[in-house]
Amino acid sequence: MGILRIGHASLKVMDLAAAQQHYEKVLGLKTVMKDKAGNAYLKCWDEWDKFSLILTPSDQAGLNHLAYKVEKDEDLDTLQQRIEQWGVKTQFLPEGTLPSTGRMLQFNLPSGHEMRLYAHKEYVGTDVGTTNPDPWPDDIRGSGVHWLDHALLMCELNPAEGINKVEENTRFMKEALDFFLTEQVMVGPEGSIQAATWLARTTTPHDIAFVGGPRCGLHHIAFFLDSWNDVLKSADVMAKNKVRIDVAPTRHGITRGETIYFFDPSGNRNETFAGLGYLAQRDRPVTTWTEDRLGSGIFYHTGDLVPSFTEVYT
Ligand code: M3P
Ligand code: FE
Repeated sequence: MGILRIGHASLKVMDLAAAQQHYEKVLGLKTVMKDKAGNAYLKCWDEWDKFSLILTPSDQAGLNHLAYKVEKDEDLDTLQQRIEQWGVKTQFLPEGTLPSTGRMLQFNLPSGHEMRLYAHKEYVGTDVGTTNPDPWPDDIRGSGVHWLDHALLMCELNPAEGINKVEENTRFMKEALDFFLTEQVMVGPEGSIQAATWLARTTTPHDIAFVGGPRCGLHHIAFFLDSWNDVLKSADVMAKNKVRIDVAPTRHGITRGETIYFFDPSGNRNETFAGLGYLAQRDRPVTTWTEDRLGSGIFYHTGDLVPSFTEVYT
């Protein structure tokens, strides 16, 4: 019961054709449909629901909304009550508001990001099917990402003004949506300020993460790969396609992910990463990163904080 996993991200892009080319050729998603308004819907080969990425033509980059799938339709009613009781307003968007998708519960996180929950999306199957499946399909392109795995949202953090949307979002996700905290970054006097958090519903180290910054935005959406070798190959694909790489392959201390960051043509940051990190469990002790070791948390090898990594986002 409750939230299963991330379902899709809806992104604003400035040049739809260039964006589609990027997500298809570099990451390996396929476009499954376009609607009359000109939005493109894409999916990864190892996903079974109709789409996990919506690209919306716009005059700027950024996130429209992030959607999570719940197990049963009635979970939406239960969660609506809990979310409203927590103090967040919600509304239902009727079935068909998004193609092939059932009714959606829409609300804003305390940080302002739009989130939607839904129970139904058309089942189309993975590219290898369910009967005697091959480990991967023949027509894999580019990085061949398996699935949309998580998103990292930037939230307003201004301790001088008493604003900490990381902490508020984290409490909301735990108390209203039953996520559990896996890792956190504590800064400031006696490490009293929760400046970043990683939260899970599944058994992976995070299904969503929040990092404090000057304003609300999207830091990245991340796609899953099997192995470190696949991350290296993903970087090769990016070099071949002149993709703007943000951080070359390395490892996070936080979540233990093996990772590369890069930008889509509109400047939305993407991550392809490998390694399930560890088996996240509700009773697993929370990992805390202190301000003096924050660099190692983000980039484990060098331990160097790269300002552009947290300062540049859409
Ligand atoms: C991840 C991850 C930051 C750390 C990011 C970590 C932005 O993206 O997948 O573990 O500080
Ligand atoms: Fe990530």
